[in-house]
Amino acid sequence: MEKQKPDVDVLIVGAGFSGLYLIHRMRQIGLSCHAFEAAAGLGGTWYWNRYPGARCDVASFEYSFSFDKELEQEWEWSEKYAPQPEILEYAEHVAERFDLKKSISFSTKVTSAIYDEDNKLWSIKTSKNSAHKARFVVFATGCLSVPFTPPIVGLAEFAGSTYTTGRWPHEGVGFTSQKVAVIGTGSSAIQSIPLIAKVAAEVTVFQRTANYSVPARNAITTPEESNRTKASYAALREQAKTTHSGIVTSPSPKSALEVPEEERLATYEKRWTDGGLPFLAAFSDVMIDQKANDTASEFFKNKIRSVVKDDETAEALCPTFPLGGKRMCVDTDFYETFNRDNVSLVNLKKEPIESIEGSTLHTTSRSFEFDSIVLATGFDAMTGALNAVDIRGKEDFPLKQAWSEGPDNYLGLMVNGFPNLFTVTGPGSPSVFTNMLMAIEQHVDWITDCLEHMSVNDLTLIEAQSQAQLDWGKEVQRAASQFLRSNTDSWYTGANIEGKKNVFMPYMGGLPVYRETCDEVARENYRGFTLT
Ligand code: FAD
Ligand code: N01
Repeated sequence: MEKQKPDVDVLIVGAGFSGLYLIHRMRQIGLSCHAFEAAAGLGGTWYWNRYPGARCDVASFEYSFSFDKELEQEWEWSEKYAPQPEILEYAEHVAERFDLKKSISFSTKVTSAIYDEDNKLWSIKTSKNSAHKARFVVFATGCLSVPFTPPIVGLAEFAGSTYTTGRWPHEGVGFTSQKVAVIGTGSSAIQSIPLIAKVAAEVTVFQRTANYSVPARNAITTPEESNRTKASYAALREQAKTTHSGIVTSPSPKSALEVPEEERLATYEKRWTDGGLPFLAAFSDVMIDQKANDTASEFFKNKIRSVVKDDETAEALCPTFPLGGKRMCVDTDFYETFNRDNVSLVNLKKEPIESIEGSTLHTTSRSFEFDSIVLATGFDAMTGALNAVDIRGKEDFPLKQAWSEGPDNYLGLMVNGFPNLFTVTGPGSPSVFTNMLMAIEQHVDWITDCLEHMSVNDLTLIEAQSQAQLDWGKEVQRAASQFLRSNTDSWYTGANIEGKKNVFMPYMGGLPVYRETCDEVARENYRGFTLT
């Protein structure tokens, strides 16, 4: 039988920052490519998450592409942490500048990707009933792109309006004079609650687990600051490459336990005043030693107690897990908002939600009337978007089944049994522990170099070896075990989704170590991969 021909060399799923950069790089090495995007527009995270207050928590100068020096120089960020509309505008600008849109089909969900062993091609089907054949498929489907809806009895029949932070209406929501429930106190809730509280008549926050949130200290970027940063952009990017998270920080080499209390508190105070995620780097052992972590956690709780006037609310807002166990949040006026007369907190640890009937939400001890409910209840992270597609590799074996005990993979890039299928910033890679733009560039560049190597050497197939995958899985768990967060239930472990296998998913070895490992693997003729 005559062999079938591919429609494209590389089929890309998703048109967030990963998909956009992939299109650009595939074109550069002369491979034909096409992207399918479920949304009606590009931008991924920044297309979907339009809730009030949505913005990045990695400084915009860093949370932006580094691959093109002119792009770096021409784009102006208005604030230290740009708001969602501006980040989306930036994504649009990138697409425009590199003429990427013509390679994307919007409003088109990839529903299945089946490996056709006879033809050594991937067969892809979409929600528009189109069928495609590609030599390679890259899933750039995002780590936080499938919102989680909690199974609350009666939620679907709620008589008012229900909004999900990760699927926010484009036209915006007018909460003026409304009674609003916000369920969840993760980053999305913590960003949106202060702004919703400014317009709504009443806001009731339903909190299951109190979170840590540090003030962002966001500020307008002056032209002088912008020029200064742009003048030293190259050095800034190089410095970012050397840090664990790919974010320019000044991690302290000192232990929190070796310094006198006065110095320790002054250090925390300084980090708190400076604001943002670098708080976590106040001391070298905050993330790895329980006693050191306790000192930071206590500092946090005292801050909450000093801000929130009502003692019961303040205590309920004090977290009970290690700082950094779940992703630390970054806010503007989150704790202050609980001093408003129109804001109250319901501690779901004391009175869980029982059901919703009509416009009434019942906890085990009270009933509340609402006009709107905001679900800030998170995502089926890291594997959600991949498991939502019917992906089948060699011998028709489903990815879901291959991942029934956890998302086994090699370097977070490929899975044994699924040749020529790549994932970007998926499980097994540093991904969500980094400045994601940097992680995306590293992954896409590695994949690009790999495909170029295959073209040059006339190779058609690449597949992760099972032993290499096994070893990498052990390395991912070893790296995680050094950190306190490996013992905390979170979306990193899949604990937020009922029935999901609890395994620590991202790689905690740090971006520099990971980058070097990937480069070394490539240098050693793609050690651990079989190339044919
Ligand atoms: P995404 O942006 O998630 O894009 C994936 C795309 O794939 C989506 O558009 C989705 O519709 C599409 N897709 C999924 N499945 C299919 C399918 N089957 N068929 C077709 N299309 C599909 N990271 C940081 O480093 N710093 C930050 O400050 C930061 N802030 C964040 C704020 C929010 C509110 C959230 C949710 C995440 C944030 N992140 C942040 C993480 C963020 O997800 C990444 O930084 C980055 O935007 C991911 O880009 P991506 O292209 O890999 O994935
Ligand atoms: O989601 P989350 P998110 N009943 O999973 C609660 C990135 N991000 O969208 O902890 C009641 O953190 C849940 O409670 P618990 C960032 O990486 C970044 O806020 O499971 N409550 C939790 O409080 C972030 O980590 C920014 O007990 C329920 C909340 O819902 C990631 O995206 C902004 C519940 C979910 O919090 C996810 O953040 C936004 C139920 N049945 C997002 N189910 C920036 O600032 C869940 N919850 C850059």
